[in-house]
Formats: sequence, structure tokens, C-alpha cells
Amino acid sequence: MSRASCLFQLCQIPSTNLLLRSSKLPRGLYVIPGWKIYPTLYFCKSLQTTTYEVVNGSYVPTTQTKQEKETKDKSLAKLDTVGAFQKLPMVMPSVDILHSALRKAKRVLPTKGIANIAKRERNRGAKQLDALMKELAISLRMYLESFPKKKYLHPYERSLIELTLGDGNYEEVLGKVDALRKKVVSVGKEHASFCAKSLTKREAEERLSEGMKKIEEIFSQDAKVVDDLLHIAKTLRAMPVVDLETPTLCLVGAPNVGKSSLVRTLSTGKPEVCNYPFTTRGILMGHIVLNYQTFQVTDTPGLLKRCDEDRNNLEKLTLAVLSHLPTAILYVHDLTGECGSSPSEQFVIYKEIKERFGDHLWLDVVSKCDLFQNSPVVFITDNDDPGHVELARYRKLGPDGAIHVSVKTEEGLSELKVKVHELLTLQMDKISEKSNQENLVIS
Ligand SMILES: Nc1nc2c(ncn2[C@@H]2O[C@H](COP(=O)(O)OP(=O)(O)O)[C@@H](O)[C@H]2O)c(=O)[nH]1
Ligand SMILES: [Mg+2]
Repeated sequence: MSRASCLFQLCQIPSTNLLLRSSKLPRGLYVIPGWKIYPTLYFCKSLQTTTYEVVNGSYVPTTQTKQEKETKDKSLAKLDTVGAFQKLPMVMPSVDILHSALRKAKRVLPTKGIANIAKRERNRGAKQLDALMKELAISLRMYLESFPKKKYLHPYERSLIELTLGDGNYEEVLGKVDALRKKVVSVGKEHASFCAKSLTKREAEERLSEGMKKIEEIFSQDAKVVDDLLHIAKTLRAMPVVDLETPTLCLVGAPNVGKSSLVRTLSTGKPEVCNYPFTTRGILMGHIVLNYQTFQVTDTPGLLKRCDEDRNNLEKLTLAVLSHLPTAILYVHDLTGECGSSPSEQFVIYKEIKERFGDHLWLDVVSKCDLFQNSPVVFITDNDDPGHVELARYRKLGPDGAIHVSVKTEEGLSELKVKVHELLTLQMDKISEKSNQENLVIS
């Protein structure tokens, strides 16, 4: 086992919420077996990779070796799973970090047995400045090491970071925190060695006070980035958790076509409202129990007919779910025109989504069939070529094989539940197959 590192061997235990904590890990850092950890796979968390020592006023930094770094990076790269946000540390407010570091540094005593007053004072000064620098730099380093590099995150979580924080902001804040850490180290080292060279007690005291002020000033100048990091951790930790091992049915379609109504109908209990920080509207997430098996069912925000560049974050979230999560799709069509998107507009979106995500398991549903039967709708907004046979058929019946349902009259709902169960059982087989393949690769 390498220096200053903890080594665990964890066996994957499905469906357990076991939380492991080592006494060697800092407060707030936990190892959660939700990560894909197999019996043969080791997970190492290096606690501190750089140390600084003051020996007679000079510094000896011990940096992490290239090999140690590569090993750590590789072990992280294998963690192709979601849940990284829930492991983010609780970042302390910058003012608390500073006060705690100052308090600890001021308590540092000179080395015992130095009889000469000047020598004792400069030893105390250098040690206190060193302690202040280390307290601040190590806190920042520990935070930085606990925030995963974006490239090691699951692509879905990468998309969520972009949607929530804006493109590049996550890396920018981490980069600024690292720059602050480097500044603190450099200024701290400079002042500690300056103090260690003092010739008199008075000079040592002055240099200590000067050094303390300087380090405090440097830290406070850019302390906002630490608070930005705190805000990022808080926001990301609050993000809904998705479970990749449970088959999920994802409802897709234009806005107001009846997706949420169907989620409520299909859900066994009361669906949960998940709030992504960049949406004002909650997204419903429910569970279906069919033949003693539990499945997830989730809404997605509606898609409009427009190109990707013009899509808002809600639409981008839908595309991220479809692109990165292993879901089966229940595509909802409203041919009544009541939802605000005409059938021909819905047809265009449908064709596009089908082309992009046709590899997902798929079921089409035509909603609100109670309205459709009672009052046939004249589509005055539709100017498309009436000769378009596929579109004409779509307007009347929806895509081939679509199930016609109504949550008002409950028509078609039994058939829908049977079909959904078949679909999710297939999805379950797909997930097991993938997991078996991954196990084979690892062993
Ligand atoms: N008549 C009728 N109205 C429905 C049906 N399903 C949903 N609606 C209505 O359509 C509107 C939009 O439904 P909602 O589920 O919120 O659509 P979403 O935006 O796709 O989630 C609501 O006013 C619902 O009451 C249905 O089967 N029949
Ligand atoms: Mg809805």
C-alpha cells in the first residue's frame, strides 16, 4: 500500500445502500458501493499527494510521482457510472477556511529546546507561516481532488454540468481554485523562509505578522472562487439520481401531448417530482411494479420543432437523457392538435428523434383518443403537401402499430401496460447482457 493512501477491496452487492467510511478518509468523503466496483477491482483514494516541510527555513516539497498519478487516473477512468455528484465534498465557505487556518496556525509553538530568543522566535514565525500556508493549500487541494475531472464523468453527468453551470464553467472554477492554491503556496513559502532568516526577535515578529497578513490578503482576494466551488458542489449534489441498473421507460413527445398524465397513470405510487436546477418545472419520476419487478418511468420536457442550436435547456435535457441513458422510449403523439403543436409538426420532430435514437427499445402511443373520436379536428394550421401519404396516415392514426389511449376514458390503458411490461423486460435483458459483458472484460 502506497504512502498516505487508503486501499479498499469492495465487493459489489446489488441493491444495498451500504456506506463505507474509513477513519483515514477526511470528513465528508465516503466510498459508496453504487460505483461500479467489482470483486477484482481496487479503488484507491490518495489523500494527500504533495507535502511541504520546513527544514531550517528551506522547503522540501514531496510531489506525487507520475506513476502514482497515472494509476489513480486509470482507476477513475474505469468508473463508467453515474452518482459522482452525490460524492462531492461539502465545501466550507472561504471565510471559515481562512479563520480555521489562522486559528490553527497561531497555535503552533516553536520547536522545544531552542534557548536563543531570536532563534526561537524565527523558528516559531516560520512554523506558523508554514502552517497557515499548508492549512489553506491542503484544504484547497483536497477539494480539487474530490471534484472529478469532467472527462471521467458519465456523459449524462457531463451534459448536466454543461446545462446547469454553462459550458466550461466547471473547469474554469476548478482552474481558478488551483491557481489560488499555487499562489498561497508560493507566497507562504516566500514569507516563511524570509522569517526564518530574521536576525532578531523583533524582526522575526514583524516578518511573521507581515507574512500572515500577506497570505490572508492573497487568499481573500480570490476567495470568491472557493465560494463558487461551494455553490457548484451544492447545486450538483442536489441533482436527481438516476439508477442505470433499473430498466427505465422514458416518455418523449411535444409539450402538452399528455406525457405527465401517462406517467401518473403508469406509476404504481405517487410519482416523485425531480427538480433539475436549470428547469423551473419539475420532472415526474415514478415506479411501475409489473409481475413483482420494479421499473422506473420518467417524463421528459417536451420537444419542439426546431434545430438543436435553438433548443432550450429543457429540450437539451431530453436529448441528454436519450443520448446517454439506457432507456426504453414511449413516444407520445397528440393528433388532436390540442397540445399546441400540429400533427405535421409532431411528425417532423418524431422522424428526427426516431432517426437519432431508433436503436432504443420503442413504443408509440397516440394520446387523448377520447377527443379524437368525439370531435374530429380540422387542421387549419397544416399547410403541408396533402399528397404526402405517410404524413396523411400519421395524421389519422399516428405511426404504424401505435396504441391509442385516453387517460380520461381509460381506453387502451390495459393494452399499454402489457406492452410496457414486455418492453421493459426486454430492456432488463439488455442491461443484464451489458453488465455480463463488462464483467467478462474486467475478469
Ligand atoms: N381529453 C384528454 N385530455 C388529456 C388526456 N391526457 C392528457 N390530457 C390533458 O392534456 C393536457 C396536457 O397534459 P400533460 O400530461 O401535462 O402533458 P405533457 O406536457 O406532455 O406532460 C392536460 O390539460 C391534460 O389534462 C386525455 O387522455 N384526454
Ligand atoms: Mg409534463
